[in-house]
Amino acid sequence: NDLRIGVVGAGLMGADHVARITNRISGAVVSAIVEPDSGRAAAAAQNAPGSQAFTSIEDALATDALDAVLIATPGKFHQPVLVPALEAGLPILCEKPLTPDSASAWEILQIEQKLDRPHIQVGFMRRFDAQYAALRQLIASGDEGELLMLRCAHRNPSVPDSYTQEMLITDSVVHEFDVVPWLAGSPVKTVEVKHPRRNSLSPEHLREPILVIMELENGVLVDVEMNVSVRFGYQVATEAVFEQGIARIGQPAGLQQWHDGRFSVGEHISFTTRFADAYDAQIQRWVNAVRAGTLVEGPTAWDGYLVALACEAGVRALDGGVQTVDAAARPAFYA
Ligand code: ISE
Repeated sequence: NDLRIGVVGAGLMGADHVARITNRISGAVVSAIVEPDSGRAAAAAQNAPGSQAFTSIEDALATDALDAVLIATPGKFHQPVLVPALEAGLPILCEKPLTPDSASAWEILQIEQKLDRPHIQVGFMRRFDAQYAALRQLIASGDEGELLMLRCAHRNPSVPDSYTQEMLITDSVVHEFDVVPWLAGSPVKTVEVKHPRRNSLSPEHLREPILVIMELENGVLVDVEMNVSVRFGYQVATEAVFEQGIARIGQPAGLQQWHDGRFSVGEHISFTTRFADAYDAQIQRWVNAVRAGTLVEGPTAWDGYLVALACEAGVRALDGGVQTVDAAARPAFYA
């Protein structure tokens, strides 16, 4: 039986996931779309033949039309969907962030722990990117000696007007706060933010780019260039510095072209294409895990809570200082 997924939120990511589940994922269908904006709902439903439309999660849950929930609303609307979906005992894939802050993430953890096992996977899709996975394997193998540093570049062509200064951390560097500890096998200990010269082409209300510096518990030092007005394209790249070598991921790849005295390679312009394969792998493996009864394969709500703490340190660091991340001890439930 195909897994019947209710997709909550039919904005950019929700609509992308609806099309993905229908066209590229096996073993699952979109059975419901929960979206208060009827225009968005109708547009997304074109890629989900036979799906039912709802304007609230409560209405959808009352019908027995879904076996699992994919939450793709903005982060501040996650908690009011997570709570009833957990109480209904449904498996959940929740887009990042889990919730906007660590206190609400903690509340979600308490509700989830009433169930027999973790039911929430958080949509940190970089863990499903083949190059990130290869780098993680290289680090774990020790073939290049110990990892010393990670140099990360996270570049967006532009951001919408609604994008605020804090979102440099909570919407963007949020990904590094998840993937870096996963790569390096060590949690974030401190976060610091440095401000280079401001890009005069940035939206007026933003002071960016920023340089985020993290120290991990194991002593690895990480720097992230967070830059959201680069114009030329969308680029997420990492250089890993080891005792005996260097490794790089996220370089432009594909067709190389020589023309008019120039050499060029295409670059992405959006995360929806840069991480398309990662999103596909993330959803397929989640569907497989739910159908197999393991429910989660990837970042859990505990990871979402740790990331929320790192984001809080990062937001404090926007105003200066070296900020510490203090996590509670990991419950056995999330072992
Ligand atoms: C966006 O919300 C994402 O999740 C992208 O992966 C990130 O690159 C971008 O900066 C965010 O705004």
